[in-house]
Parts: sequence; structure tokens; C-alpha cells
Amino acid sequence: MFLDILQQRGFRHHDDFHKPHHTHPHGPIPVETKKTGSGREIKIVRRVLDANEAMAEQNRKAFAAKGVFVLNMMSSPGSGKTTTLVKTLNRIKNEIKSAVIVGDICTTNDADRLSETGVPVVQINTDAFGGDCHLTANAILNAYESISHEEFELLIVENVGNLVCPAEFDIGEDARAVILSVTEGEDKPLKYPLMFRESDIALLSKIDLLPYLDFDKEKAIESIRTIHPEMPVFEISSKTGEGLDPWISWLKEKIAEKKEKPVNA
Ligand SMILES: Nc1nc2c(ncn2[C@@H]2O[C@H](COP(=O)(O)OP(=O)(O)OP(=O)(O)O)[C@@H](O)[C@H]2O)c(=O)[nH]1
Ligand SMILES: [Mg+2]
Repeated sequence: MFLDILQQRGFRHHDDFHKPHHTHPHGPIPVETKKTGSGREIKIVRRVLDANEAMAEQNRKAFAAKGVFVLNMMSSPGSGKTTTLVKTLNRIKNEIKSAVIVGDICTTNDADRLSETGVPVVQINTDAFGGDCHLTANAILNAYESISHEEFELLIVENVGNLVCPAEFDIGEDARAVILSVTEGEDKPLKYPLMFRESDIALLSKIDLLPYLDFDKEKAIESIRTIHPEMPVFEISSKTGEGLDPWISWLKEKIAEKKEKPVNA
């Protein structure tokens, strides 16, 4: 069976984990009660995001209990998330036990590529529950539970390719990274500010292509800094390997910081 073959290769197809849970998160969902003019009570779930927030808090506790550092990696489709992760994992996997959860609307293409690194990979396909353009805390919990028996100190979540929605959903992560590729235009941070405001680090990717483009790198960095003045920006090429070391050093520092934190911090 297809699923079995995928599991043997180190990852699990994940499109059937969520549907029953999607509207029934395990955590407490904030519900308000309001009286109508006729005296009837109606219950209001204020926002989908409130329910997600409660679940994200649960995730954070689960990750903290195991000392796992979780990085949420986000970008537009095709900015280089998977390519960067494959390169990064190949460099760090002997030193840092890692795992990946990857979200896509359809296909296991990214899980195929990521599983070549040998680390445990879970693919979430969101088409099974409406083709969500982001990963929810609940989806992450289900995916995490399917690999939590494995030993790892770094969990990287490659979110669904989208420069807007993923930033709205806390998944209980420790840090967020946004990738902006040089083919997207310098103004994207200004046009899609939430993602850049909410991230802890930005990777400016595909810099090997700069000689062939009119892309103004300094202007792009200025756009990022307009939205998030102090954010570190690392210029990388996952094709040539240029610039990967500083980004990997940042990642290692964050993992070490998490280890030093007491579980209840
Ligand atoms: N020249 C060049 N191409 C790159 C680089 N990184 C990624 N690419 C190419 O960009 C395309 C998209 O890369 P992916 O890694 O699949 O991008 P992604 O962000 O994971 O895409 P989605 O998961 O679909 O959102 C592929 O053809 C990669 O080979 C890079 O540093 N330089
Ligand atoms: Mg990808």
C-alpha cells in the first residue's frame, strides 16, 4: 500500500489525521454567552483564532516537556523552504537530532524530498479538510503525536506556501522564520507586513540569481526593516550553499537557549 511504502521511507502521509478534529480541538475553546432581546441565550465562539490559540498553548507545553525547539518556516509558494531545509538538515543532522512536519494542500512531493535526509518527516495535506492555506495548532499536534516517540531536539515545520495566512496561526512554535526569495520583488514585506512583523528571522533566498535580476537587495532589506526594524536577515543560496553557515549558527544558538530554559518557563 502507498501509505506503507511512505512510512518505510521515513515519513507518514498525514492527510487523514485531522478531519474529525478540525472543528473539535482538544483544548478549552473560549465561548461567550450573550442574551438576545427575547431573553434567549446564544453561545459565541469569538474567533477561530481563539480556539487555535488555546491549542497552541497545549502544543507549547508538550514541546517544552520534551525540550524540543520548534521553528515555523513560512513563505510564498516556491521561495525555497524545502530546498533550504534539505540543505540545512544534511549539514546538521549528525549533530542535532531533527524532525520535520511539512504542510501542503496536495501531494507528498516535499516529504519525498525531505525524507531523503533520513530525518523523520510527516506530511500534512490540508485538502482533506477544506484545502487550508495554513497549518493549525491542532494539525501540528496530531502530526507531532505520530512522531513523538522518536528522539529529536529540533522540530521544523514547513508551513503551507502562503505569505499571509500562516502568520495568523500560532502553532506553539518557539520561533518563526520567513523566507523572501529574490524573484519575488523588494516590496513584498511592505505589501504583506504581518508575516514579517511576526517572524524572528528573515532569510533572503536564491541570492545566486541576483546577477540575472533587477532585484535591489538593499531595498528589500530596507523593506523588511521598515516592518521589523531589529529582525536578523540572512542572505542565502541553497543552490550554492552561500550564506548557510550564519543561518545554521542562529538555529543552533536558539536550540541551545531552549535547552537552558526550565520546562515551566
Ligand atoms: N537558483 C536557486 N533556485 C532555488 C534556490 N532555492 C530553491 N530554488 C528553486 O526554487 C524552486 C522552489 O523551491 P522549493 O524549495 O520547492 O520552494 P518551497 O518554498 O518549498 O515551495 P512550496 O513548498 O511549494 O511553497 C525549486 O525549483 C528550487 O530548485 C536557490 O537558492 N537558488
Ligand atoms: Mg516546499
